[in-house]
Amino acid sequence: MSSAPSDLIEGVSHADLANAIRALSMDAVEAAKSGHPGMPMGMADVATVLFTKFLKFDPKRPSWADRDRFVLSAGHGSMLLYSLLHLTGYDDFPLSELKRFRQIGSRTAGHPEYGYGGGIETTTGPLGQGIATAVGMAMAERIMHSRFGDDLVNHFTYVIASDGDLQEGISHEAASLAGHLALSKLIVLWDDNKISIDGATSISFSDDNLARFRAYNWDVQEIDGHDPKAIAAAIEYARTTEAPSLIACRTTIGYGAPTKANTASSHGSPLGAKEIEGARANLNWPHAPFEIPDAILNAWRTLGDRGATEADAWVKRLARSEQRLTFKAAISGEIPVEAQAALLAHKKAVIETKPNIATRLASGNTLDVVVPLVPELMGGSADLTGSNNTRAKGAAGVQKDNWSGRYIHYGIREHGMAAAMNGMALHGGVIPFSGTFLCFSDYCRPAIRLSALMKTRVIYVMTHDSIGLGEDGPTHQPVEHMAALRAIPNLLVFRPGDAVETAEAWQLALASRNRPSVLALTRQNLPTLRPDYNEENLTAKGAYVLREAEGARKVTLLATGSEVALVVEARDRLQAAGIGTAVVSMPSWELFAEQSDEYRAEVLGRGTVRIGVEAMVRLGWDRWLGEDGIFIGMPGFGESGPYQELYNHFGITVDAVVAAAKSRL
Ligand SMILES: Cc1ncc(C[n+]2csc(CCOP(=O)(O)OP(=O)(O)O)c2C)c(N)n1
Ligand SMILES: [Mg+2]
Repeated sequence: MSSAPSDLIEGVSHADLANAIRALSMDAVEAAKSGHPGMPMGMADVATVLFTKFLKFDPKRPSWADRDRFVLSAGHGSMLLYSLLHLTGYDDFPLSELKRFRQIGSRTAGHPEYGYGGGIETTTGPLGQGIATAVGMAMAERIMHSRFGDDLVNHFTYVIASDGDLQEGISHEAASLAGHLALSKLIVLWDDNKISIDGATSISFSDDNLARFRAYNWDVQEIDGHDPKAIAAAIEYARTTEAPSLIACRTTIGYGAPTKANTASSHGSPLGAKEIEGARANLNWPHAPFEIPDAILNAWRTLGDRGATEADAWVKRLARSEQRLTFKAAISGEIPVEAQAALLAHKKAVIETKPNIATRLASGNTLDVVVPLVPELMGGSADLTGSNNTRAKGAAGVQKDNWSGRYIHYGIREHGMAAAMNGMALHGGVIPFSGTFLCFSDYCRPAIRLSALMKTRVIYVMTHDSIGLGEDGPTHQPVEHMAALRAIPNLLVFRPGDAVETAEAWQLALASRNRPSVLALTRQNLPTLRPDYNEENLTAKGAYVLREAEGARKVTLLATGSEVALVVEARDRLQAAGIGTAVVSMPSWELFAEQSDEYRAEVLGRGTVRIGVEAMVRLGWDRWLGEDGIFIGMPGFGESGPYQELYNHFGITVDAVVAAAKSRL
């Protein structure tokens, strides 16, 4: 590593700048008695070159829209990011926060958590998610660029990824998509240290990553990750290529540590006092823990301050731009009032015409109304466009050389798609939604979990939501998926029962700024059940009485999605037999759980016979049914067959509901 004077600041060398990161990282991990010093020490040179020579950022305006995005995909190396944010002068990261690394309530969580402080662009830690999220950010940049041009949108997305990031399956989907879309402003710096937790990567990994990425249509380079000149030259070149770039940076994990460098032992535990002493000597860093000499800190701060010029220039360009209002509206993420009005008019029309259609089609019809009025909406599907009904009328497909389309063909890459949507939502200016089969929500799950954790507005359209899909059989029939999705905190899971609830679910998903949504939709047709138009969004209550009992309520039938129509029929039969029966539609358990105790008690009809009907496993239903409740649903996996026969086969029938109610009275 060169210790020549930096060409950036008089008297402070590149090594001084990089060693500040190394020292802070060692010291913070040591203070926390927990953490990962090896990666920050190994990648300090690369990160220093990136932040001081290339990255467009302004510590005083961390959310400036045209900043470059920096994603630390290898989230275990969080101290690398926190050190950089501290050194360059982000207000959220004073030294006191670094001293509280990994403590409750600090901004410096074990892995970078989105929302904990300016400069953390996304949550990372589950390996592979960061690079895949970054692909979505780079896509959003292109989408916004096609709307607003170079003047307002022109930035890079940089990623630091580790061996693990590139071993994970999701990296394959993400990199393949990025190459196909020629995301030339995506630059991945791979920490090619040939070490992971179990030891040398050679014990488990022998891919040729460069050949692999080349095959994905990436530009690839290989450099010494401790040579600042080589790093700078590689990044410089990567910025000019027509393809996304992978730069393999050959580094030494734990660089500077006398015995632990280049070994897995520096990966994920404190180095220990003796090793740190040796590292300080090796790095020629004689300063006390957490002490950064003024000259070096000033140099970093000066470099950090330089970003203000570009940010100021951008602010001026925006102020002068004819598109400033449109741009601000896009960034604000608000749903335009015309779109809200159109949604209501659509709902009214649906109630008046009472179509007998699948909720996937109802969703498609809703999109036909809102997509043209909300330019930020970006649809897509993992190769199930015709099944998911996610492509609004007239929405053109995005192409690598034309980003003006409103639809993304993600290919059969569900996981990459979900993570890319996170990236788009985080980037801003884009409201992503896309589809696959509900069963394959499993293939998206790690990214859905991050949507929920990061509080992003990502909308997952998941069709073919039960045995109602019929002949495709048990592999395709979700049974545990509603329960599994409902288990994720801060996720709205909708299973609308008709076209009206579908429109309402869309209204809520679009308005939900801090929560992702899943819309579980049917393949099979359903009648429209909502009797009359009401501006109020009844789905917003999560559950509501769709049909009140005539006479005293003896029975309460609770159902979601396609099973609501079934219980409405059962209710008519019970009423005909003189048994007062109410139907409760429960499109969203999460929203229902948030209502007052009084409202819930009234809707659930405590003291009445309660029967829950959902073509899913029982898990979770007992909360609404109570000890003595009856559940009619799936005992386990489904079967292949025509869907009406499947409902009979599994006993999810009007007869069964009626019989169950009578048996309890
Ligand atoms: C999805 C996922 N699986 C496992 C882990 C646990 N884990 C953290 S780092 C790591 C691998 C470390 O190797 P590498 O990615 O090369 O990082 P380095 O040690 O070089 O910093 C693993 C398995 C994780 N964070 N995410
Ligand atoms: Mg490694």
